[in-house]
Amino acid sequence: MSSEQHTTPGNGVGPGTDFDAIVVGAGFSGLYMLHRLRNTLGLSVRVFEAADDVGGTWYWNRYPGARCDSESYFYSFSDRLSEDLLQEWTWSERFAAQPEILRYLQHVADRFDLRRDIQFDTRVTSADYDEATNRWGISTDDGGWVTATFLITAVGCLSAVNLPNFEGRDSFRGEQYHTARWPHEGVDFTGKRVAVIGTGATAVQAIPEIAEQAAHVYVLQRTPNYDIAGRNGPLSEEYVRETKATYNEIWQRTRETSFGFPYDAPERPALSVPEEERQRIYETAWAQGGFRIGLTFNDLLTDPAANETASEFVRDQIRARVRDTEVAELLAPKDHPFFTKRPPLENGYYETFNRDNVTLVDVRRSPIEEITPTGVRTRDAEYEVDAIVFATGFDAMTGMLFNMGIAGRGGVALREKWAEGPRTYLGVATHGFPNLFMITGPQSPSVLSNMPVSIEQHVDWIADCIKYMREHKLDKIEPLPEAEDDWVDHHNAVTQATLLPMANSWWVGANIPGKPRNLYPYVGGVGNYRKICAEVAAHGYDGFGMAKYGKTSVTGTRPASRFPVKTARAVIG
Ligand code: FAD
Ligand code: N01
Repeated sequence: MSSEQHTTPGNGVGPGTDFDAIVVGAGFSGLYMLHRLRNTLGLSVRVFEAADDVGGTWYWNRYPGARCDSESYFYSFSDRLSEDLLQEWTWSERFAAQPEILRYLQHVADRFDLRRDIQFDTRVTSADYDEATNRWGISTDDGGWVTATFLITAVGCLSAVNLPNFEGRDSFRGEQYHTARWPHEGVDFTGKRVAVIGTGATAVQAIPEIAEQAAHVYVLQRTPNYDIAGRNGPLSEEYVRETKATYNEIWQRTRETSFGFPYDAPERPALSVPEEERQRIYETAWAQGGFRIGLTFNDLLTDPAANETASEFVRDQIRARVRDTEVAELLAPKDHPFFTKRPPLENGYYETFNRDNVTLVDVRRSPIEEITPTGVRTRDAEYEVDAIVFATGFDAMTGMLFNMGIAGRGGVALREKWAEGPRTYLGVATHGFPNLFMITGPQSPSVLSNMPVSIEQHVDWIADCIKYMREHKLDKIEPLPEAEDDWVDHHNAVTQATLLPMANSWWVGANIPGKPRNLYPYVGGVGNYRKICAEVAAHGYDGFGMAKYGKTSVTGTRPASRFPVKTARAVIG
């Protein structure tokens, strides 16, 4: 491996076309990966980033109302990056808004001197593994070509924009925006008629803000969601002080729980308590705001009857807040159980439908047929508007990986290998693609967790693995096919024991026509998953084949029964 350093300052990286590692993406994942590989291990690394700055999600998603829904104090890097930064950085709100999170990531890039190895405004267009040299060849849209031993994707689970191909879209004479490609200078909707397509987490944040400005907003809803009260607000000095004093404990808990939040795990099934008590428990969690309502009972994701009690509780909250009973019923989901689609956090979303300038349009009953030069035509009506906002989400988890044009041994495209759905070992690597690591890849907890916790775990695991390889003079690693089969079977078994397959969510790929239907993230829990990964590492990375410098054939052992096909109850708990 080369250990040449590339140290030219500024945007515009140093010389050299051969690296130890190429990292693609400069959001949370890419920044921390660069820090670990370059600052801790001393590797030569180049990061490619399509945007002109760091931030990833928080660079691209500048729509009005954009903010995190993991609480700011643990939607950040932990003490793994820097205890000093944790103590010095002070978040202003319970759920920080996009500009503040972007400022934080820019600060991280500057503080750890990361920019000098990030090549901005550069998109990776193909990545090919060459068996003869055991190197990845990476092409970029500026005509560049580099090689590296390791290719590490930090491309994000939610960064490939989904813009449905509505007939006539290009004929529209007004303004069109996708929420994840929002103009940096902002948009003034004052006096305008606006159609918003979509009612996912993005729309739920944007609609109340747009409605404050616009002359009229038509909300085109295909599927209602169980939106949870966010209860955002400024943070008191006392809260900040106490949090900082117990930060290490908080981070440790996030690593051990199922979803990467530092909340107590529920221990009781919903139907084990009398109805009145259950209601009180839901009300307390609802009053606390955030995702706590999902962590009230331990069987909400596995028992339909238990889930229905929570579903009905949320529907009742909607009915209580929306004055028009017909609109309230339209907003109250009945076609899928609570939490089988990602529930948005809302701050005033439901009250928006009590405004005179907001109309809810049911495009499930009357689908969108075309975009016309002057608006949107559904089967039953035409809505004349000045602007259309597409809050239509992402081709999640695999979209960005496929768009990168990754081809492994023998020129096999990742898209081809995963034609029926992803096949990975631990969601971090896939057979046939040596030395490729995917941060928060499919079949890892990723989007079913507070993501910085999962990102840090993956980055640390990958960095430790590369360190191990260097120490043992190994330069090729690849999952064994039988270990991959075992992981996929385990992933599917855990999935099937939950209610998640019941909803047409992006978690199962249902939002993209033709996308194979699988649960893309792993639902076995952050804490359990971390243990499995740690055991694999402790046993010399069993399940992976590795080769010595200069050797092409890999050797390795299939893991014993580290992840048997357990019931979800045992795994998820
Ligand atoms: P990203 O931030 O998506 O960064 C990936 C980067 O890779 C992008 O900058 C992209 O330009 C770049 N890239 C991709 N392909 C290429 C290529 N071929 N060449 C060059 N560059 C490329 N998660 C939570 O846990 N809590 C939250 O509260 C939360 N809120 C969210 C709010 C919104 C609006 C969205 C969309 C997502 C949210 N998420 C949240 C998920 C969020 O994506 C992650 O928390 C986290 O920001 C992901 O970081 P990342 O670095 O892995 O990926
Ligand atoms: O995307 P989505 P998102 N015709 O896919 C509708 C994270 N996030 O950007 O449900 C009509 O959830 C689609 O309808 P349906 C979070 O993980 C977090 O909102 O498929 N409608 C849906 O209503 C989130 O889950 C925050 O029937 C069409 C909407 O568009 C993820 O990002 C904030 C359509 C898309 O919703 C994605 O959220 C924002 C069509 N052809 C995002 N195609 C936080 O709060 C799609 N839709 C932290």
